[in-house]
Amino acid sequence: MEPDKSIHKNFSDVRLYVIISSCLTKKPILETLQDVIKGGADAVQLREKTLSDSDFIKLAGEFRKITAQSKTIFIINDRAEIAKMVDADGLHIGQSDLDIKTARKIIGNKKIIGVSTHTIEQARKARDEGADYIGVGPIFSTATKKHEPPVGLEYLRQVRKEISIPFVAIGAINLKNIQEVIDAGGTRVAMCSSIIGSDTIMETTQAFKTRLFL
Ligand code: 3NM
Repeated sequence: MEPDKSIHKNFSDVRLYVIISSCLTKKPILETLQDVIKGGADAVQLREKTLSDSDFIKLAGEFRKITAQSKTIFIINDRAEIAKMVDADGLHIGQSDLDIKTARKIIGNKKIIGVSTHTIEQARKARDEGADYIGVGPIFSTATKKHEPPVGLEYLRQVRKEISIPFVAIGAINLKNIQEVIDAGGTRVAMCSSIIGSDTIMETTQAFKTRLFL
């Protein structure tokens, strides 16, 4: 069955997407979440590669409560069953995680599915398989996803030309290089360490938001 796009939460409105991992935050994780929401994040992703399922479920439940109040889109990384259980707005999957078809079966047609892509072939495949958005990166070399070599701005330009579903630029984007990303066509941008590793999470989020709405 074709996914019913009409009742998806509107990912196309997202500009600023913040990825939250407890190992990279300078503050307790729920304070981090509240700060990025106050700073204007349109979507947040909970990405915990090493947390046990039971701890992840607890944390994801708290994220759900907080993001529901602010109407921030809440995406869970990789763990489809938990995304379903806590009624997250969507699931983000990488190239070595479960596939879109399986993810769709678990979380249903009303939810958002995002897929990390590093090549134009992967982008086309994700689009053809019904992804609601794709990640495009890492644009720059990032310690947050060390095993993935940077793809550079050229891949972003290629996606902008060819792919019509929403795409999110990601990978070591900071306030110094964000203009290059915007100039290459990146209207939606995801950040992890430059926001949650900052000493002033809310103000840094606001600064990114301002840049994306200029
Ligand atoms: N995925 P930071 S790059 C989680 O290219 C992630 O698919 C990427 O964190 C991809 O902003 C990345 O700290 C790391 O570089 C993003």
